[in-house]
Amino acid sequence: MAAVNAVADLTLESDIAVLTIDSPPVNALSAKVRDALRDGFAQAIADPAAKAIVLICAGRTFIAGADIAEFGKPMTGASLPEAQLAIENSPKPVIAAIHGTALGGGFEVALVAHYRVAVPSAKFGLPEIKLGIIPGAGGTQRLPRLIGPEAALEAILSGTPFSAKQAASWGVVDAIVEEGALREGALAFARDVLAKGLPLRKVRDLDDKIAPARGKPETFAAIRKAHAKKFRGFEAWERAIQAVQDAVELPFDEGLARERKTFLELLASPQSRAQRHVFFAERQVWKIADIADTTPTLPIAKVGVIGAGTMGGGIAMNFLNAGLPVTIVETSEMALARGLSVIRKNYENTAKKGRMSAAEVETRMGLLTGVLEIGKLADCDLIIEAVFENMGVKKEIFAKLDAIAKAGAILASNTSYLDIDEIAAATKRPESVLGLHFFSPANVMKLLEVVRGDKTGKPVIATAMALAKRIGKIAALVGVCHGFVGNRMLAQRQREAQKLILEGAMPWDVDRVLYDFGLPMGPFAMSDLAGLDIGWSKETTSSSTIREILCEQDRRGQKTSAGFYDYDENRNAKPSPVVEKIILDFAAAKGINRRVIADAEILERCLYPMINEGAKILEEGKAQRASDIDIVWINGYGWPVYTGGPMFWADTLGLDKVLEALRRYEAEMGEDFRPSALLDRLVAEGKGFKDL
Ligand code: 3H9
Repeated sequence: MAAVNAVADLTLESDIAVLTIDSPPVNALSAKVRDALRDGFAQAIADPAAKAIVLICAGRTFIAGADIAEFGKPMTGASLPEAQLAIENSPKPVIAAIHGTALGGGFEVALVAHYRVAVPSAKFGLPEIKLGIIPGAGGTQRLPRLIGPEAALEAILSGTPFSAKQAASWGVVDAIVEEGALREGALAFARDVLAKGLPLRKVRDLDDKIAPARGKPETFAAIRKAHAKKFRGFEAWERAIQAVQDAVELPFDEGLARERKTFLELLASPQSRAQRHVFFAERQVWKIADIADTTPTLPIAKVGVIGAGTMGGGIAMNFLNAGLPVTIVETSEMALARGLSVIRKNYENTAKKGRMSAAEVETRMGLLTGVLEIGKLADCDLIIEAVFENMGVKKEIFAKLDAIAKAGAILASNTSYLDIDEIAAATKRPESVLGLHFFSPANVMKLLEVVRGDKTGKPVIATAMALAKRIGKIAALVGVCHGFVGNRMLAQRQREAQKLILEGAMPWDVDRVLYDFGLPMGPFAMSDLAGLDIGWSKETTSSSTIREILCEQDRRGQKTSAGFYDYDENRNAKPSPVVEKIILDFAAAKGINRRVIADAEILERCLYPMINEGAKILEEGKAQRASDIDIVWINGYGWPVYTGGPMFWADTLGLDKVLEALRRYEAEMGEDFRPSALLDRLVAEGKGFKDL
């Protein structure tokens, strides 16, 4: 055994050299690993005793890609293409032995080996698109040559890994070997290659899978069309399609050079910088400053949900999907029956789309029990209250829960705004109480705000975070304040949107600006979707807001085919002349002198106060870090991931620019725009949220 460097060893197993990369946690292609590949292969090639070379990794995975932490820093050591050249041009057969996840540059390394073997649990993929880049070490050129341009683009544009079985059926791997016996399997395969005198098979030389697509731009036009909506605003996807088209149309080396150029261009782009920020933010968000990863969690085997409405039902589905039995409570037979049937219908719709079997629908429904007495929740380990937003009602429920729940059970409220500490005070066990704020539709949206009360116990929080992972959510820890992180910031945007339509803009102007920014929809389209009559009542309405007037005229949103917009039978929205008149009349009655409002003002006034509120949230310690706020907005509200989230976006703009605009608006319009002390301080120190 000889060390190649600190992260690699070269050994000789009779006549086969084995190069083992060992660079935890995921054998990412740091400078050391790239050096190890280049130098390890040079040594193995130079050793007359070695007839073939096996490349294998120690630890949990084969190379999981480029080292993302190195991106944007000056390059040191061997380049990846240089290391790949040493492998591909080896005069001795090279066999890549793959376990775990061969992703990105890792997969691209495997693709320059002459043969690939893998264990059944191995996965393969090119996830670069998720980082705002395209594969930069031949992935867009070699994978199409192995599996054809369409399948390759499916892998590249989705970024989703595929299984070893799929890889084998495509010919991406040449043999599947026994789980847990990769090294032996790869050595046996290498001996076989030598015994049979098999050739040095280079993927770059293959042509049969790409030849049929040559001279057929319509193939790629169709792919562009199919993905245009999903990738609205993103830059990398079109470049990825172009790269694969190059693979089909150009000689290999020319395609490879173009791919590299595009990769480097995108790597330097603001979108990629933002998406890399999100990659690390998604991993940071789980870490809690004062709660160790090793904190023991409480066992959760049975869940109770109070309220079978839209929220309660959606929440219950999360746990059913994870195989956890759920008991759901309602106050009347009718409400219970309705709630249960909506859940069933949701599953049946999924089954109709072929994404679930009929048997699975029954398995999940079989885990669900509907009851009318709260006392039936006595054996639940976690109980989530999801009734309407009324402090009195919630306190009453928590007092009852305190009386019936078993010792140690976690008592959670799904409130969007209310004070968790006050709710907890209705019990004699505030250490067991916290907020679990799901976002609607609760079975779909990825975000969960875990609300930490003053007295919430650490094991309770650790359990909630672990449970979030188990049900496939991304959880952010937040503190008690009105609206927590997400809705507290949203309120800023909503307020300005309402003001803007009185001052001169129309709802569709505001919506267009925010849609063009990259949000899935603007505030008025969103209100129409949710229903304008939430919290509205016929009895107390007094034409005091545009919204009230719309409801009074039975314009309650999409469900009545009229709200801020008019809707046709296919729910297509059109600006409404009726609404325009309502707004003009309302503004006139208030004595408002309407003016033309520029798009830039709409954008700044809707988004800068949100950033300012985010700063206040950080100042008050209601979020742990700025990147957690980004995670909340990306996963809970569809904030465009290619800007990195509101706080990262603010850093990109420059906080001095944001501060200057807030001051300007404050001078004109008052305290809604008063900058937070934190923003002031960061600008004075020449820092950004990233420096906190
Ligand atoms: C690329 O390859 C470009 C090439 O085409 C061209 C090159 C020229 N770099 O996710 P986990 C860290 S683009 C640096 O919790 P899991 C991660 O931050 C790259 N660090 O584990 C975390 O650190 P910490 C294409 C990385 O078991 C720790 O490892 N590759 C990288 O749930 C554990 O990560 C990708 O995009 C990295 N590449 O999942 C793959 N990967 O403990 C990205 C991970 O300090 N990685 N870390 O928080 C993954 O998808 C998952 O990490 C993986 C393991 C599936 C591998």
